[in-house]
Amino acid sequence: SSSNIKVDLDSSNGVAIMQFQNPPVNSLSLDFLTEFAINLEKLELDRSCRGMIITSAQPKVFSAGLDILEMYKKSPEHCAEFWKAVQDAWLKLYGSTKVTIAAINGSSPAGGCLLALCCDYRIMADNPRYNIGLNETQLGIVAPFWFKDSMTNVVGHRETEKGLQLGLLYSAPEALKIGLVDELVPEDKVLSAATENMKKWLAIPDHARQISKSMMRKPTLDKLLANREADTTNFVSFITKDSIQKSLGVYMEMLKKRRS
Ligand code: CO8
Repeated sequence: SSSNIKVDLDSSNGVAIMQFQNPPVNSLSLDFLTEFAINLEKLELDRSCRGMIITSAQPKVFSAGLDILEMYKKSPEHCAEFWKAVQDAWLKLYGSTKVTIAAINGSSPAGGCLLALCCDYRIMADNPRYNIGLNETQLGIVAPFWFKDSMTNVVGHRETEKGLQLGLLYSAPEALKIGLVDELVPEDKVLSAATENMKKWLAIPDHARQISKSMMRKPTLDKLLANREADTTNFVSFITKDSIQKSLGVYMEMLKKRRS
């Protein structure tokens, strides 16, 4: 299949820029997630790579999150395969030893927000029309514990509790205020600001930074590693329920009607 992700590794500084190019909205399909995990694995093993920046090649959208069509009217087997790919991408990005920066140049709901939450630092375009958050409950679905943990580790328990229950999508300024993103910059400066910020992280000896990162993240990673099978089983039994399928159908219709 054609490439959904463009990777440029700059050999002068060891920084890889990964651009998502899965039009129209960089939804995280099975193909996309598989390719993403392969790229993460390759860079992880590449000793010349020290950091990576993830960003979108599409205008206005960083990522629309999980591809709803991968979980709508699909067999339990397909849903399980899809979910394992979601877990795998999260484990690889959250557990990456490289410096990871999200250059969030557009909206970033649900799974898109999750990818950003996995990074060491988040820079977002200062456009108030762009939003970010774990809005799963608005679709009638529930963010799993490791989505919740990823958000809690960034913004704390209180904001996560409110954000998850209400399915909040925060505008860029609101996201900055609660610490969901670290910095807002003009839209055309997102990538250059990420490259600039990367220097700070690369000024630290890799081994010391990596051990510190692992110390902070290992308990969160281990929780999913110890419960992967059960998490997949839960997902499949939940997502294939008639009532949940109905909610997804209603949400998809709403997305289409909202347009004009
Ligand atoms: N999956 C599949 N298709 C999508 C998705 C998606 N996530 N998002 C958008 N699309 C489709 C639209 O339906 C539309 O299709 P069509 O052209 O056929 O009508 C096309 O992409 C373009 O979308 P828009 O016209 O809406 O594009 P805009 O630029 O106006 O808006 C947005 C872009 C803001 C990204 C908007 O599309 C949006 O809000 N999308 C929905 C995002 C969302 O709510 N995603 C949640 C996915 S669920 C998830 O990621 C975690 C699930 C955890 C599972 C737990 C279960 C137990």
